[in-house]
Amino acid sequence: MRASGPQSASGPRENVGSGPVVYDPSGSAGSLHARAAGVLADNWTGTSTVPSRGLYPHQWSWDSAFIAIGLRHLSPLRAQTELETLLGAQWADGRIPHIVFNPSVPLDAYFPSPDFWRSSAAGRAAGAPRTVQTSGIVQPPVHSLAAWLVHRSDPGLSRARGFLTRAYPRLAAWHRYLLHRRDLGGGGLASVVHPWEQGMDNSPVWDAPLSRIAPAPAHSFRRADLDHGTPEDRPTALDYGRYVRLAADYRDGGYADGAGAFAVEDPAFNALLIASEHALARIARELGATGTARHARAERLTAALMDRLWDPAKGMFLCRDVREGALVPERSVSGLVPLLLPALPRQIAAALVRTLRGPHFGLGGATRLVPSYDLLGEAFDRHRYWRGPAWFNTGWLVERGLGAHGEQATADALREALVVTADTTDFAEYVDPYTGEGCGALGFGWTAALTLDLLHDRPGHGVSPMGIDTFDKRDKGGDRR
Ligand code: 9WN
Repeated sequence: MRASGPQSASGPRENVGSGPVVYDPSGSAGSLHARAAGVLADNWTGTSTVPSRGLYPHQWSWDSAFIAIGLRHLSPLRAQTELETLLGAQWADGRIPHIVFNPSVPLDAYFPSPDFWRSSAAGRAAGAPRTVQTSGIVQPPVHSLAAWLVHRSDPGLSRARGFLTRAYPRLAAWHRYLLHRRDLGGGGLASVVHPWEQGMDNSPVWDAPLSRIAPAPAHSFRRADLDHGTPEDRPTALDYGRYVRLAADYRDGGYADGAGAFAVEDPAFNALLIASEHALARIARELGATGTARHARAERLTAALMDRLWDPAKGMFLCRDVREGALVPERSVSGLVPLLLPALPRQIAAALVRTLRGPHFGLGGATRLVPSYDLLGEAFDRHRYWRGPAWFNTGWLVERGLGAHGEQATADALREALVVTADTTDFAEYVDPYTGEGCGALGFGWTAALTLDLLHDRPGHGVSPMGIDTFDKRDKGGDRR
């Protein structure tokens, strides 16, 4: 496997989709289910789950949401706790930070560390918490969706603990922050102000908007990721210099929104916000309110997504560079993720499926997984982080989306490939999209969690037209109250 560090991947694998994966609900020793549960147990700190013990030893925001979605099958209580720990670090302005730091981890274990972000001092005006150190940027809003799915896995426990009653105001404030403070383009969509916010750090999509940023000098910081990762798989030094400059400028401006040189509307980030807004409507209803306004808002956001980010010629969604006022002409998996929205017009969903199967993403042809970037793109690199490799969280989102639009055979084949690849790579962080060779960290949190979710899902179930049923097939017949 290519991955380096204490837990790394071994030599090339050609066995993606090579054999049936048997769902073993007993979780007997050695089964895939039991090994996935073992990864989540190893990565559990007592209050949350680290993505990777070596490379990422703190709590990450969207990782935790995906992890909670898998954990609910093992322990609804741990899944609730995972989300509650994250929500406990929310800032008064509503933002959920992308990292919640574990104070017992040495400062040099991960960069940028708490002394870089200085959240409680630099974030004071934005209402950063005093008692816990966090980063000051955000990650994609998967949390309301996760909270609803976690609730559904054990409604009795959830109600007894007041899980949704406590989570709802925080989730509502989080969406409010994104919809108001982050509507930097003025068209209704949320913008990200740093590539780390969108979660696909070094995607070629960022190359043009990042090229305007003067990199911080290399001697002004020390990367910790290179202690664990193969350098040619990780973002370049130039990219890192720019990440650091952007984050430092944001910090030095007191984490106020609106002034930064980097602002991008991203399709996956906004599609997840839409799915989460539908989930929040369900949560409101469960708590005795009506969800009507939230469903309506989600529909308005869906219209804005199509209006601002759809590219009919490319047959997929693109990012909008808000500072340039133009779409970024690069194809990344982010532009396929909106397939998870069941309310997309039929012709848009059909075009997305064609693009997914076509030469740029090759699903079912050149590859059985979903590459993170255009197979034919000039910047394509099958091993370098988000510039080509296939990731499990985006694969899971696309698999759900295919099912939501009646593409069950393609969804089942992708599901099978994801599960087999998780198995053969020991839950690698990401893989070569052609060979399934594992890269990055092993025993990666969301890979294990989403494998569990796929193992618990039964293929062949239909979905209703509302957003959430894409993710929980039992959650049928959602009305519009
Ligand atoms: C920066 C934790 C995170 C993921 C991101 C992934 C990577 C961090 C890094 O790891 O980003 O947030 O240091 O590269 O790109 O999606 O949430 O797993």
